[in-house]
Amino acid sequence: MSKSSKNDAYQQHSLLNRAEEAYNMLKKHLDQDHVVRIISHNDADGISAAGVICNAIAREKGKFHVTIVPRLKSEVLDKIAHEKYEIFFFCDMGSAWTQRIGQLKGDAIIADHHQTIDSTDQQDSVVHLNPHLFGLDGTRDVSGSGVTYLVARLMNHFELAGLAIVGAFGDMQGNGQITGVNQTILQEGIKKGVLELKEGLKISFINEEPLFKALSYTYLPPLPGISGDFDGSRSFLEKIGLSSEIKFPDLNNEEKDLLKEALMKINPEIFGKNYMITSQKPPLKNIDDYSQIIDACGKNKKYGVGLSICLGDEDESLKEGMELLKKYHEVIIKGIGWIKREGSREMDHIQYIYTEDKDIKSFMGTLANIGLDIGLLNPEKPVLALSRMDPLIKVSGRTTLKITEKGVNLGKALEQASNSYGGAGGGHTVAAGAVVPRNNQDNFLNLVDDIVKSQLGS
Ligand SMILES: [Mn+2]
Repeated sequence: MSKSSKNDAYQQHSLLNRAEEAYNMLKKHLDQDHVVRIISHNDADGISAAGVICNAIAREKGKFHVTIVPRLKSEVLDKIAHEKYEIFFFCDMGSAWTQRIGQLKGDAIIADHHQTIDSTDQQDSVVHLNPHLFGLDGTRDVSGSGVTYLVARLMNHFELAGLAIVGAFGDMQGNGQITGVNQTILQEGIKKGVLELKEGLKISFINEEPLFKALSYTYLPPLPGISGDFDGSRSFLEKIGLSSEIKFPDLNNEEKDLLKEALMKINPEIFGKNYMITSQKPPLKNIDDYSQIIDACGKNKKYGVGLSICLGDEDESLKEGMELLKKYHEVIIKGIGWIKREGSREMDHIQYIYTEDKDIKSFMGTLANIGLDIGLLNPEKPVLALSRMDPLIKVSGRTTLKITEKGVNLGKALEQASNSYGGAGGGHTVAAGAVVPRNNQDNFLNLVDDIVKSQLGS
């Protein structure tokens, strides 16, 4: 065992001890029949996290009241401060607000994984559960639903390990390697028989959709010429002699091998591990698909639908979730077609795409990502995806790890450039956002171009 993994094991142990404190606090209130006030985030991870703790409480015959919010802002906390609950449970958020949460009338548990500093003045009424407090990585190694699950597993609800990983996939911790605390959760889930790994093609909704659609809906791993492109997908299938309307389960073994071989020539990562929830039926069996459905609910602001699916409503809510996903897929296909036709406008060191289309506007960041992944956009230059939102321009910046390794930090570039022209922005090195007044769009783009140039030079 290497030194770092030994440390990691020790740190995970400390995190689990903190989870036990959270469990003890929660249990105390459940025993007194108190309603648990849950506040969670509106993305796939946050909704899954709420799903984990709501399921656990329901299975303990406890009561809860849950609200899903886009961001934990001061106003949200002002409102909560007037509520008379004995116990609050914050999922996938809260670490930035420990002080304010400590002033709530009741006890509080914060189960978050966002970067935070250790607040040594811990209040007795708050249990703060966050991997960063123990030197663990919360960006890659565990999500909000995973942290929340660390409490649920102490109630012996190991079957919720699936939802814990659904949230991790939602936060992009699922592609490639499952590491750290996520790996611990996964391994325990496998041992308990609630999760299983299956080698196979990693095609989205492989059992539900006709093959050409399933292939076009697959973005991770990216399939250049096929992802987001119905025509490309059809002609690929035609070329290898398969009917595009057929569903994968209806192929014979020979045809399945043929498909696998042809796809692996495009991207070998298309064959690998699928993460399955043993007790679930498709489309919720494959964790990647499950996460996409919850993500679509979140992106369409139908948080209740997403949460109901997590709580086991496999009729109405799942049907609605699948509709939302279909709508989402259609917009992405439309957006990819648009990028394919128009391309980006290249400057010296960056490139940008610009839209006024109201369907596409909300998904510009996703489109920039996919565009880079499938090679529609030049991977050598960061992409700024601009949406017109009068009187502002909304900017989503995306680039590749390769470019950030050369010194590019989009978060800093967008922060500095937007501040210079009466806007605001920031974010991570590979992904960032900003808003700027529309009349300063060109100045802003030129300044980002200059900043990226200097970042590359230093
Ligand atoms: Mn999260």
